[in-house]
Formats: sequence, C-alpha cells, structure tokens
Amino acid sequence: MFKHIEDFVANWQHETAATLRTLEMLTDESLGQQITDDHRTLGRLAWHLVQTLHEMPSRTGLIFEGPGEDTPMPASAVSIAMQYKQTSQALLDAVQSNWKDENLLVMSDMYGDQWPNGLMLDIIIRHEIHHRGQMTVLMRQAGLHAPELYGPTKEQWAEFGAPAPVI
Ligand code: NI
Repeated sequence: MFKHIEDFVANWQHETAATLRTLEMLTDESLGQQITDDHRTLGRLAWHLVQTLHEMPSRTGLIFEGPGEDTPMPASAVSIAMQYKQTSQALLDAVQSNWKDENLLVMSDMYGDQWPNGLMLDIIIRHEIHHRGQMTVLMRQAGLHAPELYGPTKEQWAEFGAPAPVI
C-alpha cells in the first residue's frame, strides 16, 4: 500500500524496467510456449500484463491510453514489448499528473471490494511480479535465457566464474 506518490514512482520505474527487460527477451516463436494445453501461453501471460496496466487502474477513474481487455494479442513479441512500454509510461504520467498523496487513500470499487488507490498501485506491481515469475519458467522451457531480476541468473554466475548457488 503506497501512501506517497514518490514511493510508487520509484517502485514503478524499477519494476517496469525489469518487466520490459523480460519482454524484450521474448521471440515470436516463444510466444506459444505453454506447460499444458489448459494454461496460458508465454505470449498470453505477456499480453495479460499489458492489458492489466490499463484494466486495473481504470477502475479508479484514471483516464489514459492503453489496450483494452478485448484487444487481441499481437503475434509479434516486439509489439507486445512496445505496447507495454507505452502503457506503463501512460499510467505513470496519469498518476503523476492527476493524483496527490491524498488520492492514494481514496477508496475505489475493485472487483466488488473497496480498495484504497494506494493499495491498487501496490497490487498491480505484485500481480506483475507474480506473472513475471511464471514467464521466466516458460522462457527457460522455450530455450531462452532468463532475465536478471533480483539477482544474477545462472548464465551470469557462469560469467563470474562461479557455479550458481543451489538453494
Ligand atoms: Ni493475472
């Protein structure tokens, strides 16, 4: 739950840069990767993150540009990453130009519950981290490298000349 806009801005810039880094590693061929037929593909997960950027904050009355829930998933990984970049920036701009700290305490109807807006901004980041974790597993299965997120990847440990720690 954010109580200060500046804290949200710092978190948002850090986490959206990490997600963009992840999306930019996807290839068009990898978008169809899935664990089983009844789970989302890697591309669907990536596109779900882009759509949520607009869908969730819009419930508070914030107005900004972004793909709607009915917008079909692009076939191009570059297009998904580009729309993520644009929409995450549009959300940031909308928060900074429309909200002050006190707006973070205002309650909005979210999926039938009442959330303070500062909680929504916290949850949208957690939601993104959740799905990003699922994506990195699918990326490995698709033969891609995993992004560096909160610590070195297996490949980076190898570059350091050290085996990846087994924990
Ligand atoms: Ni989700």
